[in-house]
Amino acid sequence: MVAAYAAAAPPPTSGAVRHVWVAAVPTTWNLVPNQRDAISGVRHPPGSTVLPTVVYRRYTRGWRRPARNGPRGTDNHDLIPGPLIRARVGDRLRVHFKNLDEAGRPHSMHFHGVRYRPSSDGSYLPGFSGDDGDVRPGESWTYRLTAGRDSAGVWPYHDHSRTMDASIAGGMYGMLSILGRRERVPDREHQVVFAAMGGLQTIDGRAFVGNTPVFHARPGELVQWDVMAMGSEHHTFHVHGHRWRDANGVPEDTRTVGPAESFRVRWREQAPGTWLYHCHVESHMAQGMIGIYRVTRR
Ligand SMILES: [Cu+2]
Repeated sequence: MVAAYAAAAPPPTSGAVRHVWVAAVPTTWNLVPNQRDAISGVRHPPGSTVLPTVVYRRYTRGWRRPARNGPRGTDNHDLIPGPLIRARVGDRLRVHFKNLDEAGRPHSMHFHGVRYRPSSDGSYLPGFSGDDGDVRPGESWTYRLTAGRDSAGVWPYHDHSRTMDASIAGGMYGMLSILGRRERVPDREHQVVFAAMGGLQTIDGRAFVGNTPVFHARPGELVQWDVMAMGSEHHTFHVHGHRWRDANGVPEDTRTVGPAESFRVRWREQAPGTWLYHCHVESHMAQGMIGIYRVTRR
């Protein structure tokens, strides 16, 4: 069965074939829509924070209509990162990609964490790669992926065409979120992508409290954070008032993430209040890499 999984959680059983429609679309992006660093009080005039770019945008089946990149259960309501692609171990993914970049640049999608043949690699290498890594404006390509047993977790996808450097600097990246065969679907899923952009340090393409996403949860909910970094720097994911366990079971409240690395953390929420989440590299925080997490009873 073909379905647009824009808002659907993964089904409890695996083995589904999931179709996703994604286009590369040009847009004008404001890194600081309220033009202000709320903590320092410094103003950032629009001329310094607005840039033309290309982003991944989810569409309904057959690219009929644009749809929300963030499915239900997330507070990621904008175009950076690209569509959250959800699956479960054992699923096959068919990611239909179309390049709608009016400026004539090729683009592609390259996925981490899943199995695929070279024709679904999406990377550009003259003399070796095919159309999958060089999707021209107006053209499309379907990437065929499988979520194997070693795919559970969150993983980056990004442009790996010849325009890769500029595309990633402009926000052409997103995440795959793959559940284990019997793993619970979280009540909330928050995507945090650390990346430098336009001279600022951004979370999901925005800088400073009031511009970065405000994530929500209620006490008792199972909360999952999907974290990754893109670009050339390392970042540290830190959430106030909360701890989670590392792979050895040791509690932590800060974890390092480097370029194209990714991880997820989960907890059962039990700390009502308004909290900060941020990169704890001090200069990055000062340049915008900080946001608000709000846990409310209703
Ligand atoms: Cu950082």
